[in-house]
Parts: sequence; C-alpha cells; structure tokens
Amino acid sequence: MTTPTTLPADVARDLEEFSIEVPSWGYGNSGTRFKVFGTPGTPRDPFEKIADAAQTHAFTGSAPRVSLHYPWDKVEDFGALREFAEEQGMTLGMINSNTFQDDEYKFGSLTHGDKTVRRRAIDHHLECLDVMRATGSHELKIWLADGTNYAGQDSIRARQDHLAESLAEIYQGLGEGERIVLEYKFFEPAFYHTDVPDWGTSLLHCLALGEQAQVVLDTGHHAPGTNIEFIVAQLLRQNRLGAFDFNSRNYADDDLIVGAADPFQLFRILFEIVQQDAHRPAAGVNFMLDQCHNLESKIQGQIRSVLNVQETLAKTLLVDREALADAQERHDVLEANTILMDAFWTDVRPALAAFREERGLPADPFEAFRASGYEDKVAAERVGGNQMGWGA
Ligand code: AOS
Ligand code: ZN
Ligand code: ZN
Repeated sequence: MTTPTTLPADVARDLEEFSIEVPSWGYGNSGTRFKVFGTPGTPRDPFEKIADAAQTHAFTGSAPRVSLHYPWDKVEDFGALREFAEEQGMTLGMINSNTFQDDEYKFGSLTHGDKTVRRRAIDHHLECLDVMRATGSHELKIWLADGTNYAGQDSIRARQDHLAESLAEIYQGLGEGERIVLEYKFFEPAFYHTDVPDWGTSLLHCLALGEQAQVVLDTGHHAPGTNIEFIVAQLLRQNRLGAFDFNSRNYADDDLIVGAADPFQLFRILFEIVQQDAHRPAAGVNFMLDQCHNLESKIQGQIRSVLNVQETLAKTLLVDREALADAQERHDVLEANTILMDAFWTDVRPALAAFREERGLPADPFEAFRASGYEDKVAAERVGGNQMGWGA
C-alpha cells in the first residue's frame, strides 16, 4: 500500500464541504462524579466559550458552528451572542434543552405523571425554540434524563404516552425549515429503564411526529458490542438520521475524544455515511461532537477530535467502491474485506497536510495551536469570575 501525498479532487471537494459542530460545554471544566479539575484560562461565560470554539475552527477550517446548551449558555441578549460568534467566523448551531438539573424533574420531565411538571418541561422546550430563533439556529436537540431506577417504580407505558403528547406539543411549535432531533441513551442517570433508551424508540416518536423530527445518534450511548454502523444505515434509509453526537467510549458514556477508543469503529460508521452520500451538506446530517474534557486541554481535545473525524472521513472516501461492489457481487468475502481494510490503513496525514496548506491552513493544526500561545494568553487574561463547567 502506498501513502498518497495528495488527495483526489473529488475527495478534496467533499472534505472541503464537510463541517463539524463543536459543543459549547466541551470548552468548560468537566469531570466525572468525582473531582472536576479546573484549568487556567477556562471560559467564564458563553462569549469566552465561543471565542475558544473559534480557535478550533481557525486552526482546522472545519468546525464553523458551536452548539449551545440552554440554560447553561443563557445570556441577556442572544442577538449579541450571535453577532459575537459571527465576528469570530462562527455560527450558532443546535440548541440543547436541559431538563436534568432542576428538582422538579427528579421523577421525569416530558414523561412525568404530573401534568404541571410536564407543562414546565414543555414550556422550557418552547423557550428553547425562541432561543433557537434568536441565535439564528434551526435545530433543537432533546436529550432526556427521564427514567426509573427500580422495577415497578412507575408505569413505562404511561410515561411513553406522556412523552408522545409532550413531544407533539413541542413539535407544533416548529416553523418551516426548523427541526427537533431526539437523542437516545440506554442508561444513566436512570439505571432500570430510560424513557428514550434506543434508536427504535426515538425513531418511533419521530415517525409519529412528522418529517421535522429526526434521531440523534450519540456514539457513546449504546450497549457494548452494538453495531452502530447498522443503526446509521437504517436511520439513513428512513431519512431520519438528524445528527451525530460524536465521542468515544470504552465503557459507557465516557465522552472521550472521537476516535480515541476505537478508530476502526469510527471508520465503519463514516463509511456507512459516505456510501449513502450523507456526508454532503445537502443530506442535512449535523455532525456534532459531544465530548467533555476531564484531564486534557479543552481546545486541543476539540481540535484532535475534528482532525480524527476529518482523517477518518478521508480514508472512507478513498475506499475503492467499484472494486468493493465487484467483490461483493462475486461473494469474495476476503477481497471485499481487504478493500475496506486497505483504505482504513492508508496514512492520509501527508495528503491532508498538503490539502490544508493549499487552503492557507496549518499543515498540522494541532501543533500549530499548541505553538500559538493562545492558551497562555487566555490564562493570563481570564482572571476573576467563575470558570464555567458542565452544568453551569
Ligand atoms: C447526555 O448523556 C447526552 O449525551 C446529551 O447530549 C447531553 O446534553 C450532553 O452530553 C451535555 O451533557
Ligand atoms: Zn450526547
Ligand atoms: Zn452522553
């Protein structure tokens, strides 16, 4: 196998069009249920988070949007936040609702048995739609912590019915060109049952709602051994894959740097995407990161993830699809597998370095950012105030 030094023109075009959305909360301090370590220079408000996100984009050229979490990223004037983002070369992306930090939601939010709690949760989502419009976004992302810890604790069926009704009311609040995406997660924080545990449940609710409702696939939200690329293929087939929350995991919802734990899984997922042309902007899949940096530098972590996705996407675009189709038709199992593995093992880094330089970007965005002095600069400037973290 040879190492290409340039990318074929069609691959370069696809990479140029491809973009990744970064999460505002990925730039704050975060941790496990144990110690949350602070880092000098960590943002103290949503503006500083956006300034950091803009660094990821400035060095990679591939991450022009940042998702907000509401109310974590609440500001007086969302128009001003939007303008600030634009000045930094960024746009504001998905608005993530949050019904997992208030006492009222202890036993559920959109699924709660008490209609006053459901009302509050629905109203929160309607407020998120206002935030979405004020920020210039068109997408609302819903992840619910709702579930139970013990068999018999509550009625699984009743909670599904409440969920369907609540979602329908939120859905009615959507205008043309807007959408909601519903994220699933098989456990945590609930340990017995979760109300949206899997892609099937999310898809069923989305199908009942209408075409402006789609599924979010967070790569860390599956049982070990789950074939995630199969889910990708199936959701794309139904035109219901709205977005990814990319991260990687060894055990559960680890939210580690994308491609860190299992680069081959990332390759398999992205290959399913490119086979259905879903990497192109016209397909409408929002490729977001959902990672939380516990020990590592936050901006560096985001840059590393963006590069991992870009490198892996380049490899999938290099798969000889014609030869693969031919091998598949002849049922040559091992030749088909070899064709895929050849692309996976191709070192695309030199060709990507050339691709970036041609576009005025650093050949190695990760090292260029480390050498830029930005982290020292913000550490010196950002004194006083409270550093933001996951949840604040
Ligand atoms: C939670 O596990 C989900 O991944 C959500 O996407 C959540 O809103 C996000 O991780 C921020 O914590
Ligand atoms: Zn997520
Ligand atoms: Zn998660």
